[in-house]
Amino acid sequence: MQRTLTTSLASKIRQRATVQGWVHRRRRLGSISFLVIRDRSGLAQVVLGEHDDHRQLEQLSEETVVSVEGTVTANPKAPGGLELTCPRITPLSEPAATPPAELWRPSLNTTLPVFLDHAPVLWRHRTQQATWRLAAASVRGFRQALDTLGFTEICTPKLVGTSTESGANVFTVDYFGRRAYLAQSPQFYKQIMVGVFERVYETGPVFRAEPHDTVRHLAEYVSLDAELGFITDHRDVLAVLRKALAGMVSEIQAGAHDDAELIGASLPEVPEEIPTIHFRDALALVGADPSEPDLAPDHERHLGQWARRQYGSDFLAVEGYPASKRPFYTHPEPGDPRWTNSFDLLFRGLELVTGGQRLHRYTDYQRALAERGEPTGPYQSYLDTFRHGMPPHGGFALGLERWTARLIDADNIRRTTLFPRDLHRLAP
Ligand code: AMO
Repeated sequence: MQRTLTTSLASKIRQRATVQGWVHRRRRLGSISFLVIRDRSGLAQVVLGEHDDHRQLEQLSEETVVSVEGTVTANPKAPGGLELTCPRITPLSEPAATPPAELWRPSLNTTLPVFLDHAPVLWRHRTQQATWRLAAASVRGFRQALDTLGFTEICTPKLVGTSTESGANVFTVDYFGRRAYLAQSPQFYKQIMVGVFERVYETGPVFRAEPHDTVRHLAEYVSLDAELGFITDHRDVLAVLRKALAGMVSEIQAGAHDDAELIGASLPEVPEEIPTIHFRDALALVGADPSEPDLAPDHERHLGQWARRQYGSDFLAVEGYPASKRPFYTHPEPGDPRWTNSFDLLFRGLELVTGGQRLHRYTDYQRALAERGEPTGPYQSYLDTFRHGMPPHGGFALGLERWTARLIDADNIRRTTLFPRDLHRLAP
């Protein structure tokens, strides 16, 4: 018999139907037993009455996978108003071992270390499923928004020969006896591909050898990247980012509304124009030393609160970051090369996106690297692209786990990561 999803049983009322899934919960009440089955769509109740064999339940521990054929029967007291009666239950797995937490309870009250240790089973909990569906809907919305804007999706190498972002946080790999790196970002390739398609995006893993333990850093995270040609400056990039964010929110509303509600996610309103402040003014606003090259997490929190008060916005773009703190490919601010045409987007007081305009002339790259005392050799195949005609361009990258963490107000980015990689974890 064909499988019916638990949420489609209404179409089979008074008929025999087969559901397949996990034993979510068993309960015995006198001469009646209840079995709740969970599949990808929801839950269904199975009733064993006086004439059924209740001993079989002993073998059907929670999380055992079963196939249940039964008669779809209306019962206003059952979840969804339906239940399966006169069931024939066939186990499809061995009796499952006791799960590390009771998955049928409405919330999963485990500490973070316990959750991470037992993630393969605990991700089955409904609230965890909902958390990941927010991430999945966000990626879908990102793709849809950029597809609509004429972007082409690309997939670039994760094994690379040079680091892309400044800094030492790069993993080294033995590549057939040569030194290679895990890509810190698709930065060089997405720029190169602007020369092919004008507008490109990529969603995929990137790797950062983060040597410190923080609630906002992972050693591997999902980066939502975009890059586009024929821009005037970084403000054009910001306008595309606004559309991508709006697409992410509307796809959550359309495709993961119930999940968002179940876990109390708070979806932001994406303003028509994202408010912007210059880095210099941001430092002054938070009372930081004007020579500071970056914003500290506390500064970001403070600025997030200010944007909320000043503009009623969960988003604030800080533009003009000092050149000294930005990678060599960053375009300087016209008229004042101490600053750059780049930005960070803060979402509820946390850096969510980095983006900006890039250099697009070969000679500018040569000069930028020389000024930093860096050789051009390691970057030659990337740099050569600029000898063959590249338009003014720019782009951005958004950290997926940070986004979902802020949506559900998680205290740690690891709560929204399927299997976090950090200083201490390589398994599960
Ligand atoms: P950046 O290095 O700032 O920029 O990264 C972009 C965004 O990625 C997220 N992020 C992280 N998330 C989790 N763990 C980490 N260790 C981590 N590091 C960064 C943040 C951040 O804003 N090539 C540029 C982007 C560009 O200019 O297009 C880049 O990678 O949300």
